[in-house]
Amino acid sequence: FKLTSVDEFEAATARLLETGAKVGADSWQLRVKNQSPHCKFGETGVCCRICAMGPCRITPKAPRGICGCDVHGIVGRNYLKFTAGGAATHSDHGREICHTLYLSAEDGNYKVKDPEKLKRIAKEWGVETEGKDIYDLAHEMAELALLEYGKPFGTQRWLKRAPQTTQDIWDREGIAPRAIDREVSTSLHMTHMGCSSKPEALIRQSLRAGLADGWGGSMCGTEFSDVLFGTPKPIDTEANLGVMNAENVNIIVHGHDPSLSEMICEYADDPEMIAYAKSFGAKGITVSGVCCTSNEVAMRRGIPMAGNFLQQENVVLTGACEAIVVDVQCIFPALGPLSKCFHTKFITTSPIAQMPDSEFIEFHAENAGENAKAIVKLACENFVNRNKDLVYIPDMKQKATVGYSVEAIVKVLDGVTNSQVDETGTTKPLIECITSGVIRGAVAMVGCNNPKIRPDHAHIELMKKLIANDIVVIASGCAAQAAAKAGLMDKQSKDLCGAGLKRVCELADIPPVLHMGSCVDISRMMILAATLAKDSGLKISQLPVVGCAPEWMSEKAVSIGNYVVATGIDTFLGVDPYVSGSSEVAELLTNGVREWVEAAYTVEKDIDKLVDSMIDRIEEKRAAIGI
Ligand code: NFS
Ligand code: SF4
Repeated sequence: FKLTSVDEFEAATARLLETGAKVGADSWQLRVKNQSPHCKFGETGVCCRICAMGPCRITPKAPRGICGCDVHGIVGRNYLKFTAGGAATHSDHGREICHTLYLSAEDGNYKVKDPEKLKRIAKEWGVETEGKDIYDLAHEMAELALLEYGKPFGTQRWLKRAPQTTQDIWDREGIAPRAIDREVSTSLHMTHMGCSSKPEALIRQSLRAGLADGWGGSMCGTEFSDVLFGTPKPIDTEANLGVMNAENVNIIVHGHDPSLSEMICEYADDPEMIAYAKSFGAKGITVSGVCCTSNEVAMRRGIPMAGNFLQQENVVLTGACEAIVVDVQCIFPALGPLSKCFHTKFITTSPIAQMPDSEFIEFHAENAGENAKAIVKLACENFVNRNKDLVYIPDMKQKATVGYSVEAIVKVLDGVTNSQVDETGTTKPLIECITSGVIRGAVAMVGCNNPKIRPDHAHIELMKKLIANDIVVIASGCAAQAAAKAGLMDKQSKDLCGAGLKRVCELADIPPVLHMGSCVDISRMMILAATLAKDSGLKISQLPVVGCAPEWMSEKAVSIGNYVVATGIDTFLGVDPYVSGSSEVAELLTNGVREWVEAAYTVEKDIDKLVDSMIDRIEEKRAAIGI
């Protein structure tokens, strides 16, 4: 067993870019050059263009905007706007899932695959389940969940899942999120010209809007996706571009909402469609994924992961992609012109993400079946249009075991229980491993790629060092795909662990880097942290657990960072969130918020220092609770 190195990833990319050059394709690598160096005002967060008296840029000679706003107000407002964008995005994804649940039916496109989970949530929300038809219950729960977005009074239902100590902190600090949409709107109200310019107020609202995401909209997305499509359990799959098959029709699903990708997978598996593919000379149909929708279908169906964020152009550059089907978020508009250089069909499906040079096939819960079928057919028909001379799929893939929902983690760890700990079905075996020191702690590795960081390099190097130090890694989003591509989700990678973690991997039969899903599924990590705290009697902030996003790029990632910090978990970033221009905002985020929520950010671009500071923080936390 051997990991695939980032050097090898890059060699494959270089080869694909040669194909790109032949057909006159543009690439992000070229566009990064055109955009460099980046604007310093933007990069430090000191540019304001929220009113038409501006734009105002703060410099030593011009320390205030025309309205008199200082740099701290401008940087703080920009940060809050960034957060609101992310919270809106995740939460709206969650809302779509609730609508899909509302339309689920015994004989419809979407069914309830995990009725037990639905009943569990219903009980949690005080909804009667006895004698109720499962679809009646699904519709009732969907409506209640949708009301969480606009409820006039009260705070989010899911907050009750947090330990009481955490809920008390949120109440004390005035950051318990109210209606999800209200927190987004309030944020945009606060950042309007002539509203808040006080850093404390802006950062406090950033935490609250983040919490509306993680403990509101994202949690709806995760929990009701499980109800609809099944709660993930360990399943084998593969990752990296080599999962595409030159002899088959290749369909790539890209984006975030499993409502689309699930349907495509369903139809691509249909014997009628496979026969159709064969009628055009293909041997079959291969569906693989990019970005978080790939994580969703990998976790539930074992659909292979072709790549993560900065590989999205690579899948087209293979020349073997018949269709790249996208829904929302993290989709490069570049795919339009790029697909025109090949035979590839670039199919957009959501009114929320419409792009030039794409074919738009609108996808609704009502027409999902027929449209998915139409898309699969289109891909099959397109097989004959391939230019065989351009086809090159890098022979590079790794095995991965994925599907570690909280439910699945609890189950596999029952296998590690020693004779003293006989409470199965809880996180106590994991706590036992941590308190005994067999595992030193856990790091939640999340987030994107960003050309500012050598792609995947930070993810992989950090994970290698963490597991070698007996720190278990829980990964989601594009970070998880980086791990899978490298081979860190192959169970054999246990040999790279320290002795303690290796033993746990053997006993529980798990890889040392656990795939927990998409970015919306970071709500799973919140539930895990909450459960660990409750089962151990500690506060979340006392657990030897930290979060890390070394290569993040999106607004969603900032929203996530805010709710992870606001939940009491120290968070380490490898890219600065455009706040370095304000000493006050930077101070608040890296230190000041600790007084409110018992956690804060660390921003560190040097990855060696970043990993060492995480390990130190975990050891400090252990020492503080005497383990
Ligand atoms: Ni998260 Fe997922 Fe990837 Fe980043 Fe984009 S796909 S939701 S934002 S780039 S991890
Ligand atoms: Fe300039 Fe103030 Fe308008 Fe911002 S709100 S653009 S700082 S005048």
